[in-house]
Amino acid sequence: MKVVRGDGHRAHFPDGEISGGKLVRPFECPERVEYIEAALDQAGLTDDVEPTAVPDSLLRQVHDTDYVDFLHDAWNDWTAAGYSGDMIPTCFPARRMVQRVPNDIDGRLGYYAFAAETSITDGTWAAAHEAASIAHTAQKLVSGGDAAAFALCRPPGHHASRDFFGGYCFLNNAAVAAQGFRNDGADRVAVLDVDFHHGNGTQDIFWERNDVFFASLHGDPRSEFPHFLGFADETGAGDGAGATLNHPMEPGTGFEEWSAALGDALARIERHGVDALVVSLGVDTYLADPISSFKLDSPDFSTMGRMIGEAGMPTVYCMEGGYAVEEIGVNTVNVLTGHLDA
Ligand code: SP5
Ligand code: ZN
Repeated sequence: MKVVRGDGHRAHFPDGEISGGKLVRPFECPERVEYIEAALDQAGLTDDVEPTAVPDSLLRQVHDTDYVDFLHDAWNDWTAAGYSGDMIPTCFPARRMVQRVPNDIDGRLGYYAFAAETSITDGTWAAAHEAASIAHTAQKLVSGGDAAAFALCRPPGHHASRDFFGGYCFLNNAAVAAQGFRNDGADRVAVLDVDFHHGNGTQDIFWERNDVFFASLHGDPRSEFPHFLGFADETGAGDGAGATLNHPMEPGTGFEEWSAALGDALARIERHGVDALVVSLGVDTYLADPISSFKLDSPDFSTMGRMIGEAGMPTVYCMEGGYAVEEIGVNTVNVLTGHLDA
């Protein structure tokens, strides 16, 4: 399995993340990639590929054009306003307020955000753009005949919607891969999101589409981030009615219940009849993850990969979350080697 990766992610590392009323060292940190790279090396997954830039037209199929422009210009506009700290949104268009893009950068920052734990920095655009390019390149490999590829994306993407960022995500890497498969001739694609958190951005992007099936297994939004999407009764709308599947599970869920949900999601995907699969691969379901509450252990990730591999679809794995940094590498690589064993 080829691995697409780069060093551009290092440019994105905010000074802090708002957590429990304090600015703490961001959970989503560059070392995450370093631990994954070390584990890939150790497992002999060393067939590396450099990313090719994602076409702007593809990026703008997935995201609104004004949102892409906002992200691209954000840091310039921020410093032009006289600010020098990281960009942390502080004011949001809540219920019954006017959804209109302000001129002021503080206003625009809140307009295009849904969560304040995610800062934009000097290097965020370059890093997020490279992550999208990594997903795009992995998709091209699989469209070109590779059975599977691993996109080592950082920052992650699944919380980023057409027109807002948050949850450590700016550009939706998995959605870029899914749309890329469609553009390259796949009639139907599925995104399987196994990150601990609901993939609200991916769900929203494909909500009214039947050509991209979306399935997510995640912590119940009543207890867990992103809190406001990912309930079991969300199943898609319009042309996409029935093409979204949500499996929220209680805090404390272990692999027995989790793997039954995975089996169900894979069966539903199979029934939809897809030509390619994108896996939003978060390993924050791990029992020692500092911000999550599922109880998967390291060997369970091998079983997860085997189950996905046994489905036999051309597959792109896009890295999403996982914050137990010392174990993130082993857990991620266990999924990939499990897939290869299948
Ligand atoms: C890609 C990804 O995994 N993003 C996750 C973003 C989560 N950000 C908010 C974390 C808040 C954690 N609060 C812990 C208590 C849980 N009840
Ligand atoms: Zn997550």
